[in-house]
This record gives sequence, structure tokens and C-alpha cells, in this order.
Amino acid sequence: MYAQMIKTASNSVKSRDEMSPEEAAFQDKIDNDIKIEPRDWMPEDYRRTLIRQIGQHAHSEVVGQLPEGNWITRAPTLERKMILLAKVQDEAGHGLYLYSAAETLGVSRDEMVEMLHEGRMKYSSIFNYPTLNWADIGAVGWLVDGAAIVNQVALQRTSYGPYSRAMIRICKEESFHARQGYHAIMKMAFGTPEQKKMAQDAVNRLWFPAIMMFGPNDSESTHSEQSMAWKIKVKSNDELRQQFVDQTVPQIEYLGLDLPDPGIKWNEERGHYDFSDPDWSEFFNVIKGNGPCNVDRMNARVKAWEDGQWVRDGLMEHARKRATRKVAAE
Ligand code: FAQ
Repeated sequence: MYAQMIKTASNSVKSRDEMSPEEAAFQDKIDNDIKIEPRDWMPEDYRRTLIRQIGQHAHSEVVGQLPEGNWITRAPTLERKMILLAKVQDEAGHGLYLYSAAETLGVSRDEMVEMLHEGRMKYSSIFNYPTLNWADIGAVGWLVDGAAIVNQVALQRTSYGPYSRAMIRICKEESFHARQGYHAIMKMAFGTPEQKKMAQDAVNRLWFPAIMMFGPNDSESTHSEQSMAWKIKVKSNDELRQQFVDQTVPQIEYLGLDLPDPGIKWNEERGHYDFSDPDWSEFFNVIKGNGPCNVDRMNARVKAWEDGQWVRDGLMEHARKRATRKVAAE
């Protein structure tokens, strides 16, 4: 039934004249910043695009636990272990809010998980890169959560009510995540020469994958035009990427680290930092499944899903027995 779910809404944006009366009324609500709620009429492509984006976002939160979860047992102090444990648990919670938001659009969590496992849905490219040492954990919190926040703050204003409301709580938790990451990397950058070297190496390796998180350049983005007309996305990929670069470069400088891209330079005329494009062929290769960790990530998720089957069976049996008892009592 959902085989076409990931079919994208890449048809060009309709002009007012081409819209049916229902579509025009829907667009009026969007233009007037009235939230769309689950029972409201919506174009089928709006629904599909949201399921794709929210589902992909939920999968990213869940898969995103893997690179950090890997370091819980190796955190350098009890305090860092507690912080990391709490952060990774938060990411699981974000996945759950987002799966619930997507479910309001008529797709079940099981179906989304199946599509992920069969490679019919994506998750964020960033989680296909390894976390090689403790400095990477600081850099993930600072750069990856930092990039996620820039995007998610904008998404608090997205047109679909359940998605926008989920974003509000997620953003609050993500800002704690970014701060703990920056705090961890500060300790390294202001620590011994060896620690500073590790921090530099982490920033060098994770910089370009972090700026790829915002998706391809606007000129290459398949969905942006329609998604922005529907206010599913409120800022374009390039706008968000620029915002992230502008806020992060001074943070790198404060740490006393070298900039990871020789193309980063303040542009007085634009009032923004210039920076180099990432290697987009690497990005497209990663999202096709050929990044350094894609196979490991998917194997870990499929194994976790299969290992958890007995829990889901137990819960279903418990619910079935309760329902049977209730009917018998009536
Ligand atoms: N990775 O037309 P566009 C986090 C695909 S949360 C993989 O520009 P769109 C928290 C895209 O799907 C991070 N695929 O697409 C955390 C499309 O493919 P399709 C996740 C990507 O949707 C931290 C094609 O490329 N955040 O990190 C990516 O309009 C630490 C063309 O692209 C969200 O998901 C990518 N980076 O814009 C957790 C935010 N970029 O369907 C744990 C919500 C693009 O044609 C630890 N999502 N693609 O086959 C969005 O805002 C949007 O979906 C974008 C992409 C901006 C990511």
C-alpha cells in the first residue's frame, strides 16, 4: 500500500489558476500561517512529502544514537557518561515524537521501519560517518546537534501542526546536546597538546559531513520549491547552511583551532562567511548507501528490531488478553 509513499512530490508548483477550489483554500490557510491538522483536507503530495520528511527525520534520530551510543561505556568520566547516556536517550525520545507525528498522516511506525530496513526510506547522511575517538563525541554534539538545531528551530514554524509542536520540545533538548558537545570539545581544545590535536582532527573530519546535513544546494534540491510553497520547509537548504557556518566559525576561532576549510573567509559585502562546497559526489554516494558506515548502521537497526520482536509480541498478547477480559466482563 505504501510502496508509492516515497514517491516524491517533485511536480512543479501549481499556480493559483491551476488549483482546484480545495487546493486554493488549502494554500490560503498556508499563506495565512494557519496550521494544518491531521483531520484537515490536504493534497496527497503534501501528505506524502511530510511522511517522507518526518519519517526520515525520525529514522535519523534513532540511527543517530548509534555513533554516540558506541561511546557510553568509554566516556572518560562518570559525569560525561551520565551526560552522554541522557543525550542518547533523548534522541530515542525524539524518534518517538516524530514517528507519532508521522502516524497522524496515516502511516504506521511498523511500515516506516520496514521501509527504512528495505532501503526505501532514508536517514541523515551524517550518521554514516564513524566516531573514532572521544573528541568526535564532543564534535558530534557541537556540530551535528548544532546543525540539527539550526534546521529544527526553523521547522518549529512548519505548516503541519503535529510536526511543528514536536519540534518545540526537541529544540529545547537539542540545545542542551549542543552545549554539552561544545563543553566537551572545549576541554580538549584547551587541554594538553595531544587533546587539542584530537579536537582539531575531529573538526577537520566532521566539518564537511556536518554542512552536508542541510541537503544539496538549492539549485539541486528536488523538493525545496514545493516544500517551501507549502511551508513544510520555511528556509532553504542554502540559507540554513549559511546560518550554521556563520554561527560556527566564531566558535571554532574561540577554541583556537584552525578552520577546517581554507575557503572560509568573512565577506564584508555579503555580511556572511564564504565557504567551500562539500564534495557533493561524496554526499550522493553516502545517501545511496555507500558511505563508510551505512551497512553497519542498517545491520545494527535490523538486529535491534528483530531482537525486540519478543517484547512487541508480549505487549500485543497483553493487550489482546485485556481486551478479551473486558469483553467477557461486559
Ligand atoms: N541525508 O530535495 P532535497 C539530528 C535527500 S536530526 C540524507 O533538498 P528535502 C539529531 C532528500 O531526502 C537530523 N538524505 O530534500 C541528532 C532527497 O531524497 P529523495 C535529521 C538527504 O527533504 C543529532 C534528496 O536528498 N534532520 O541530527 C539529506 O527537501 C545527533 C534531495 O534533497 C532532519 O531530517 C541528508 N542530509 O530537504 C540525532 C530535518 N539531505 O527523497 C542523534 C528534517 C537531502 O528525493 C545524534 N528534514 N537528502 O530520494 C529536512 O529539513 C529536509 O528533509 C532536508 C532535505 C533539509 C534534510
